[in-house]
Amino acid sequence: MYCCNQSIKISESGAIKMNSFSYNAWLQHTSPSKNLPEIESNGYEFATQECLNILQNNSFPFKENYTISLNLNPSLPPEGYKLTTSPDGLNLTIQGGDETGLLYGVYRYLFRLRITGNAADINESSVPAVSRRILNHWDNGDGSVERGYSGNSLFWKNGKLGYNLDRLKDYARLLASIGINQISVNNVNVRPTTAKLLTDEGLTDLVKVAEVFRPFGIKLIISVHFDSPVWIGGLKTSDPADDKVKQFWEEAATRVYKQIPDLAGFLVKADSEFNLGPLAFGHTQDVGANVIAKALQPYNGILYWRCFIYNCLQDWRDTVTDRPKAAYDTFFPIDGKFAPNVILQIKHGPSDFQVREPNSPLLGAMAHTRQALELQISQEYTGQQKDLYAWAVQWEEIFSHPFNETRNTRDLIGSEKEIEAVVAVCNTGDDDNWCGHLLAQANLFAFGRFAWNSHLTSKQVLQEWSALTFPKDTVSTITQMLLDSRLTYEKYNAPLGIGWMVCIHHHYGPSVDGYEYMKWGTYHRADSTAIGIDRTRQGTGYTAQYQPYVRDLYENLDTCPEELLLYFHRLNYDYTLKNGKTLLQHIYDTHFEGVEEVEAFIKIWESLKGKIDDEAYNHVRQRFDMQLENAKEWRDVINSYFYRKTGINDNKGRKIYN
Ligand code: GCW
Repeated sequence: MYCCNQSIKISESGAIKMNSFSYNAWLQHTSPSKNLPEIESNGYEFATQECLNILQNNSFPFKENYTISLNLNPSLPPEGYKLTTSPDGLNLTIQGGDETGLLYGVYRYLFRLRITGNAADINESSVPAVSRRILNHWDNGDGSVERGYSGNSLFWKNGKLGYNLDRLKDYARLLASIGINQISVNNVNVRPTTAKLLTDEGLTDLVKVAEVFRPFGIKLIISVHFDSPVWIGGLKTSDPADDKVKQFWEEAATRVYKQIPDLAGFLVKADSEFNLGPLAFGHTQDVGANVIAKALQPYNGILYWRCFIYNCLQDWRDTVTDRPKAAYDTFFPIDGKFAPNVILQIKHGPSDFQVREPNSPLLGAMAHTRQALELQISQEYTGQQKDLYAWAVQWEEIFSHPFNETRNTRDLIGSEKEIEAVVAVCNTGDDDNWCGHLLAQANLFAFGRFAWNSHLTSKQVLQEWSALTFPKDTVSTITQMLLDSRLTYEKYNAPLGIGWMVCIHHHYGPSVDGYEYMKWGTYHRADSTAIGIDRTRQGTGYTAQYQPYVRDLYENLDTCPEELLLYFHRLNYDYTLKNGKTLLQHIYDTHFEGVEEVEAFIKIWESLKGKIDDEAYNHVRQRFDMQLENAKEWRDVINSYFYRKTGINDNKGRKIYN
């Protein structure tokens, strides 16, 4: 029996506004509880403590004599939970298949209480679709975050792991509450400082981070550099065929697992964007991956090996090389050659987290290789947490994307299926509200929910998030705005799947030809009559990488989804779309509409003034000003660009700058 009369623990810290509305995110503290139920605990003490803390921070209308029982139930699957209310509504049992499952049950119980307010009607059981639900932090040793738009790293400072312990615990709680169970704490672009994580010096600090996350059921992953044998091992080569290199990795794994026995594994970005890899020594990817994977095997460690490999030194005059083909061309021929503990981590699209792209043809294509789907929560190309962008909508589309005539990507995801892990590049940092834009918290939340269950809809997930975060009378308005936000952003961005018309390097705002003559393989090839790349079998042949059903869908102009037309086809500006508009008029119209929709968001948001936390209201209101400026810039730059190329007027006579 647990007696619950402890006081609320509020974390303390200098400048950070801990325990504010924005900080508490979807784990809001409403008002301190006056009538705490009794908790009977026969399981995981930490879960009981979490339950207690949560109940203390929220005033729920429990009936008199209401009790909560927490139990471990090994007949439930690992990480699974079950919530059962007794017929008289006076007892709630939370069961977990293991300790983490029990903890998840506690958080889910809180979610249900917060959303429905009715403790007497909670019955639910759930099991995650995949056992690996992972966040990758692209955090650098100096505290900066690559593609981070939420302040500095939560983990790193001045070349070392350095963090606010209370804050890190609150972070772990947020992540556990949405089912995240693995995180990498350093950028995949490993630099000499973060490479030191494999040394005794680096591990001393990492052990402490692992201790914070462990009770929350979250394991750490270390991003390692392929050239570590040279960087920190003092060797002359990192050639995986070299015995000393093999020995280096074995010793590194032994050292790490001695300190952190439950480490999930290593993550590697090799042969990609100037990071060394096996190619440099004349080997295929499996040869490089297997030497590290074998070193991890005795400790049940996983090697996550990224597939983001392409020629980043392409000549724009070369129209044969086609970047989207690269990952499949590199990995498909070596299907089955990877060690059993290698999981290939595949970006959802063949380009790079653009606002619109097809799914990678590599997903589900390798029958004998373990695979993870990689998403990006950080809004690198999608508004950088200044513009509103609900990834959930795009992720739902990705899951619904056909794999062949009978299955879609969602059907591939699951522990026993082709895709057994779901990973995302995280959007958090040390800003008070964690995510830069308060409403970008919805993206972190949605990732966790979808990694748990990709059968949810974006509407369900966003509604749940809004209901947990905001007052009841604002939920439907905020949910709808989020649901609309992806299409609005797309409207003022690059048209019809062509992508990349973005300012180079930092990736915010328009620069139509910014990447056009560069080496990154990202071209739209617009001239005065046409735009787009022919990626059919008559063109670069990229479509042939898909299953025949999907290949045919994309090859045929009648069946190719219109929003992806320019990804697969080169078309004249007077090509007629299904709605009867020319391609050019579509570009003009969508770019005017995009700005109008942002203006409408502002009005909608203003209608919520006084209904939500003032500080949060003002913060989002300011973000909308930035978004509006950005949307106008995109509209005018894109419209002028195509007007100048074609000399064709907007048929509605709106202002286009010459
Ligand atoms: O999208 C690109 C980013 C790089 C990133 C790379 C990757 C970590 O612009 O900043 O590097 O993808 O995914 O490795």
